[in-house]
Amino acid sequence: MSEPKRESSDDRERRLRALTDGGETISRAEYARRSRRSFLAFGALGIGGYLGFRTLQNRPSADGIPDTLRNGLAWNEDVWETAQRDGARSRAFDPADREDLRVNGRLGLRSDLADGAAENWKIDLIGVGEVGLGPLTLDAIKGLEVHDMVWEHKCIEGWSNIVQWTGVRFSEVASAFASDQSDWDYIALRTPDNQYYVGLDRYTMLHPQTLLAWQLNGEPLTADHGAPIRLVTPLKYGIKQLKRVASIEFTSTKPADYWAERGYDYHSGF
Ligand SMILES: Nc1nc2c(c(=O)[nH]1)N[C@H]1C(S)=C(S)[C@@H](COP(=O)(O)O)O[C@H]1N2
Ligand SMILES: [Mo]
Repeated sequence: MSEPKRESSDDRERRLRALTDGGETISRAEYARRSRRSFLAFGALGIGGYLGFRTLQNRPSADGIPDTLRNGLAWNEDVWETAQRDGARSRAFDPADREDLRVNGRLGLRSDLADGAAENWKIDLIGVGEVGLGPLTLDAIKGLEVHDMVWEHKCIEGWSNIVQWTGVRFSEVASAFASDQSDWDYIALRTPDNQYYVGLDRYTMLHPQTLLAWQLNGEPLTADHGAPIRLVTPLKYGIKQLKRVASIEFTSTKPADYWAERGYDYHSGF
């Protein structure tokens, strides 16, 4: 009788690497080299920036915003639209570079999950016009194609960790369970107690690297990291990646957003 075949760790890494779809995969060392290079380039920009700033102070303005800054905002929008057109992917990392993820932010996670709550989790799906679409079970979500992806999780507080997520694409959740929803511009996500809530734009939500995830570095999510299911995307800072998702609403109006209400950039993207 032969032993059941166990996957070697080399095979596992190879399989994960193959599954890390989209984007370029680079090593941590190469990443550090490139970061140093852009840091130096950025320094040069800084000197130019200071000289530019002195010029800016003497520019005419509209609504109290100097015209040069207005042009800058328009340029920003152009860059964003270009990225969308090109279907840009965020950089994927080698699974060998995975790190432990720091725990940050416990809003909406303070109450314990009741026994069995995680296994029987249901997300409240809500359509445009606040029309209930019914409960979406974890089992139904897990029935979609599963993706493993490794990228750098970044917090606006200035730290980051390279981590692997396992989950399903939100775009596939939307087409499998809310195919009648077309007329939406945003998705609103909330925790069970509504203590934490975020709004995300349609482009981000339909991006192939935006997942509803239930595993972190190959292990089930712990409560602190957002069990039983959370949002992850490399297009946004951590504040947008809501842990313990209880409701998902399709909407045509910009949803309330916890940190935007407290002065942070609504988009908090890269
Ligand atoms: N429910 C909930 N989700 C949340 C937060 C929070 O306070 N509550 N904080 C956010 C922030 S600021 C970050 S950086 C990430 C951190 O995720 P982690 O604890 O798994 O590292 O979760 C995000 N999602
Ligand atoms: Mo964060």
